[in-house]
Amino acid sequence: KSLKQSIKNLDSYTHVRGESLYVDDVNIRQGTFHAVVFDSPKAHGKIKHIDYSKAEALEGVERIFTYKDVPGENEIGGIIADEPLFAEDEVHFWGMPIALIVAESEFIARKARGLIEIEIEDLPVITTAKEAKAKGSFINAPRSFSLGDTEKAFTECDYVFEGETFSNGQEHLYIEAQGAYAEPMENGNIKITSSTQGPTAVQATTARVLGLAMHKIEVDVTRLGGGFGGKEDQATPWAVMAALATHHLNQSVKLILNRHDDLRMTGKRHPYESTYKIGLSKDLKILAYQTEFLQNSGAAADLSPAIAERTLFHATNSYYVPNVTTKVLSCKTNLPPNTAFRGFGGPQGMFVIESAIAKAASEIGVSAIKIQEANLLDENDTFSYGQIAKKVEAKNTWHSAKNIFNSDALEQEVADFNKNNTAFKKGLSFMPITFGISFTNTPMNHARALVHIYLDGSVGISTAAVEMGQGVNTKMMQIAADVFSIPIEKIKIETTNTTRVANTSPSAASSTADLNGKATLMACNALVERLKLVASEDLNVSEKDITLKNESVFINDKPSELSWTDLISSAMLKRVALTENAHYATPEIHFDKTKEKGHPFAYHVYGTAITTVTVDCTRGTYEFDSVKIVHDYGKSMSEGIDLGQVEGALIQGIGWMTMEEIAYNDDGKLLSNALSTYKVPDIFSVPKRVEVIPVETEGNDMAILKSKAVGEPPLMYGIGAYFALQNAIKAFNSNYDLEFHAPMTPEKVLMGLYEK
Ligand code: LUZ
Ligand code: MOS
Repeated sequence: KSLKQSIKNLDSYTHVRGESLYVDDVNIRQGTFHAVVFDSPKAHGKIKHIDYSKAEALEGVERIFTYKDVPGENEIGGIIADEPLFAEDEVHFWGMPIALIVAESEFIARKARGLIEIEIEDLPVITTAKEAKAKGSFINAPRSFSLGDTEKAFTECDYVFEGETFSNGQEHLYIEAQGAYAEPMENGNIKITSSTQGPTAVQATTARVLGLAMHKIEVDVTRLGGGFGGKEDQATPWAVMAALATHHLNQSVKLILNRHDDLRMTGKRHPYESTYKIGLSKDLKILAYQTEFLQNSGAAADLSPAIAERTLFHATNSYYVPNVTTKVLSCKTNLPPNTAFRGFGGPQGMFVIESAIAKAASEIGVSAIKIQEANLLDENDTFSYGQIAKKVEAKNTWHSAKNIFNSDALEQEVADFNKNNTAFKKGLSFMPITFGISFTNTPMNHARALVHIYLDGSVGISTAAVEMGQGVNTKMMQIAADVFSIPIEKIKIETTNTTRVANTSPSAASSTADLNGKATLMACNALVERLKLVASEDLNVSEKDITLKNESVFINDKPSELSWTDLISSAMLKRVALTENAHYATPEIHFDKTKEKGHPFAYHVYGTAITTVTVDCTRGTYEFDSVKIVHDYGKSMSEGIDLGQVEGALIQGIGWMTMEEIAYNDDGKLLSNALSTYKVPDIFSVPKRVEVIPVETEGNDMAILKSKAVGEPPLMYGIGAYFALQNAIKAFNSNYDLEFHAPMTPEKVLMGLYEK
């Protein structure tokens, strides 16, 4: 059946031929201008003077736009209105946009940028969350979740440990950099082609900045060359700037950041500095857990408050802890506003409890695996935010991983290797994951689909889903192919466009296929009901006996003479509507922020990864031998696509934990501003073996066709890499004092190996 087959990603055909269209491939109109952003060369200061005259005088420069040219609001902040499109008299981060240079070519615009003279009076620069906390510099009020009586529980523990952790940021490194193309239409309307996860955000913000009604702005997205959260909120400013220039010049304008500009101007995963306190009983039950997360939010709110919230939701990962108090502070610093990144604060929260467990294990003198296993979440356990855990697969995936991969033998192998080798050591870790599916902001959990059946029987589908490599278009097509029972060649997934599907949430939170898939399913089902009526008249049988199968109408499971195309022709003659629009809003979910309790997630995704690594103890370099995973896909509808998501997320997680090192200097200047200074995983650094076994569960009705969300959860398997490395270091150097300071680069491994 079309749904269960491991179908290829639709886009793979045009991708390998280089025919897939991105923003930079749009056929531009004659006379199109090209734009480059002039940004702040200081992280914090007062703008004393800017001289644009030399830049403006350059031949080919059309105009330079600043905040003074904004007809509406010079404001792009979503959750909090604290972020100007262009700086006015102060700059708050290095790379903050100040002006837009529009010229005949990008080359000229870039040359003009070098001719702008700016004088900035320095103000104190904050680069770390701790400094921000000490100075009382925050984005918003702190948030805190609690369950049980943490303070009292600590007094009843046999063991109590405290410590600090740090996890660094992460560059999204989507292959397609940020960009947009704006075109003037008639009557002052503007069409924007954008590389955004959030077409509605681009539309609404453009309208706000230009002081226009939203219906004057159309946003169209074909696909992104990667997003990873980096284009949930931060694709917007570039689109708005291009539209602003188009609005003034009545000419189309293209603005595509080059890699350097993109790295410097955009936010990243949030670095976190955190403290923890963990209390256990003699039999290794975690009785109490307390944390304070300091989130380095950067210079404006962006999505930081929502990301901070998800850190609290995932602070206890896959464990049941009866007494928990977690607190998060969104700290305002002079870095580019940090933003959504696959996992959305969840990975940062999980790293801390895994660190606390590693610390406790080391101090007590047991394996962390024992503590992890003793505390896995069970059916009907309560999360700190009040949701009761249902259909829990934490223990199932854990024990399946142990059995399927024979982890006892694996542990023995590692121990034997370490006994027999001095120059190389191995380490092993378990990493269970539990990730909540739904936007934590309940009102965002909705989507729509618009389905047309054309008179020749071919189908066009528009949804709010943005294709960014995750294969969501393929999944939408599978759903329609299944419901209509027609071949996928008859179905086209249209671009994501705000005039066809309006008021959408971004493609994010791993929920795109669920939300848009449910809407697509509803629309297709409604059309099928209508078509069955037509068929029952044509064939003179009861509707109940009719099904659509193999591109034709079946009566009581036997083929009739009526084909799919006949049926559509007949429906046309009968003037039956062949278009349907459906709206889906996730049922059951709710959350009360005044109590910090509720049922925010439609369901959870579970899994367990076992990671082994070999460390070269002379050099501090390492290779991951294998990562063996049991993952809860529910009932996957696209096994190939879902496996790709697990593998990609795992590697991205390993990169975050082991090698990707973002560095700013004390002045707030990004030092890791190129791929020569920012190392991401390549073919040589991925694990030599990655095995992913599905734990086929009955699935969850809240997931589309019981196929669970897969985008973000597997990233957190990568956290296991950190602890596998630590265990290898300990095997070499018993004096090694566990430090939780990610990423664990080869330099840090080497220091650990030879720590006295
Ligand atoms: N984006 C968002 C997300 O706006 N809300 C969320 O809860 C979320 N979760 C994961 C990734 N992106
Ligand atoms: Mo996201 S981190 O845009 O799902």
